[in-house]
Amino acid sequence: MSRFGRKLLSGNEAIALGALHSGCALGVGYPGTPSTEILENFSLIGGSAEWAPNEKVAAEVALGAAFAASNSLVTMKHVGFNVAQDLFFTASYSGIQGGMVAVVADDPGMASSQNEQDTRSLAFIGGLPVLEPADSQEAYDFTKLAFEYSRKWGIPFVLRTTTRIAHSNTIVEFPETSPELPKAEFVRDIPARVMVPGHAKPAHARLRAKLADMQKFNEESGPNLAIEGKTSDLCIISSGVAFQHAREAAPEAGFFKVGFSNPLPLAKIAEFAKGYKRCVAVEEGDPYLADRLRAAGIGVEPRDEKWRFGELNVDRVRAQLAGDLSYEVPAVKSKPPQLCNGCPHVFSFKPLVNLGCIVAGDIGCYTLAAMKPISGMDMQICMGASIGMGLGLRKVLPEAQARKVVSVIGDSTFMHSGLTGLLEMVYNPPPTGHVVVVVDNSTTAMTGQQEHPGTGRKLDHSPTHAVSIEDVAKAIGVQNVAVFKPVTEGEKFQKYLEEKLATDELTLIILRQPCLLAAAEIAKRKAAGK
Ligand SMILES: Cc1ncc(C[n+]2csc(CCOP(=O)(O)OP(=O)(O)O)c2C)c(N)n1
Ligand code: SF4
Repeated sequence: MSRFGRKLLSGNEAIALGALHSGCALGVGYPGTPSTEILENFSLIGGSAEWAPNEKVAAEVALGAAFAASNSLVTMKHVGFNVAQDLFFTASYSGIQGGMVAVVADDPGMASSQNEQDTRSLAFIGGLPVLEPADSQEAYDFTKLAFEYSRKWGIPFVLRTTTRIAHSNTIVEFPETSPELPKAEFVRDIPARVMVPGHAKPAHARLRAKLADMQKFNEESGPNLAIEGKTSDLCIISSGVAFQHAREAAPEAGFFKVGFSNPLPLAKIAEFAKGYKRCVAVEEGDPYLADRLRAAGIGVEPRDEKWRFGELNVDRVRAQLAGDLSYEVPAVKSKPPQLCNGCPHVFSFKPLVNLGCIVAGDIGCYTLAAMKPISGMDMQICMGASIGMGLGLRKVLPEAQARKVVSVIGDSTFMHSGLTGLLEMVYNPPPTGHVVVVVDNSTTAMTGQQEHPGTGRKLDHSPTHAVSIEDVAKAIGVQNVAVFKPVTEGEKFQKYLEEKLATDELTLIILRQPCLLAAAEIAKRKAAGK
């Protein structure tokens, strides 16, 4: 391809540009490291971008656009892909008329996540095709390919990135295209889009046929790369950033770099590998390549469990190739993360600790209150789980302990998946009632101060309707709803909390004070009348 433009871009910026140059009509997502900057950049360079309340809603909106023959982008981190799975596992059956690309960013090593699952394994189970870029150039190129392939086969494509691809800057060359938007139109096709059993059975067969056709295409002309070795001693099958590390660790080896990783070009890899004495799969996360290749009878060495954990680097790959299981990445001296000095969350947790509460917590900056010196949170699993976990505790604990249970959730997390927990609380109230505390700092602080449906602003910070947490709680039947400022009304909050813990009623308390980092921006916008 002739290249005209040239820029130093992160993988996330390159994906945004690739989407724009694919005529993507709509980008939707929910923030999550390391995926967040994709939509922010897409908006900055002129794309239409929105934060949805959560990843499933984002994927639903993107699917609707793709049903109308448009190109749509949906972005999320790996755990967000779990939230959206219900949609994806059937959208792969229904197919689409336009193009839909789901960028899912994995976090091997858990720099900023609660687990290190591998999106390739999940996509494989769901019958979703996957492309895996290995640098920013490929992030750009593969985004465009993903749209092209998605339209060609009428199925959502997953673009799997990892932290190093998302956040590393490398040169990207691109043609100066003026994007042409595919024309939006709706063509009725009830058997293809309404997934009742009678329609879904043939749709499943269609999906498997599409996957077989994609595999054939991938064998013949997929975006993979074969590099002959300088000797026939070793061949490495790899993908994504692991390929870059492996190239540096073993420059003499033969390489098969997989770019289209589901469905795999198994015959092509088998043909390539058979000329080598030894064949090793080098990859971050699950032994996805190793297991698939071994199942296909390709003589890839089994991978030791040690290499499943954390990110790879050149030394770790050298150790894997040498079979050296004693290698440990030298520890980097770093300070454990902590809440900012003066953060309103610090004040929110003091009364809970004073009253000896059992705190079912959630994910956000406030999770850091679980650490010393506050030690104010007793459990945290996934977004939105605090309310349900609190209700479960309340239902089985002896009364004295049950009365100490409080669910604590952030404002963005409440919008993401706390609402359904609140419905459960009203529907199946525990005998001792329950107390939910929403620590509302008017932003999604943990991922870098993004807007959400409660802030009254859209992704680009322009004004929109604000969903009121207190109005929602009252409307669905929560008996007591109160709002306090955690920094200045700590005592009032503690007294109210103590009182409500002693009743059998349902209570929602909002502790509202802006995040220190977001406060200046919020004040600036207010002053400008925005
Ligand atoms: C399913 C899922 N999506 C996204 C994330 C990334 N993430 C972690 S916490 C969080 C929201 C934090 O906002 P909020 O609840 O308002 O708390 P704050 O950080 O502002 O204190 C996000 C988006 C995640 N962990 N899981
Ligand atoms: S970024 Fe905001 S919410 Fe997070 S710790 Fe700092 S002040 Fe608190």
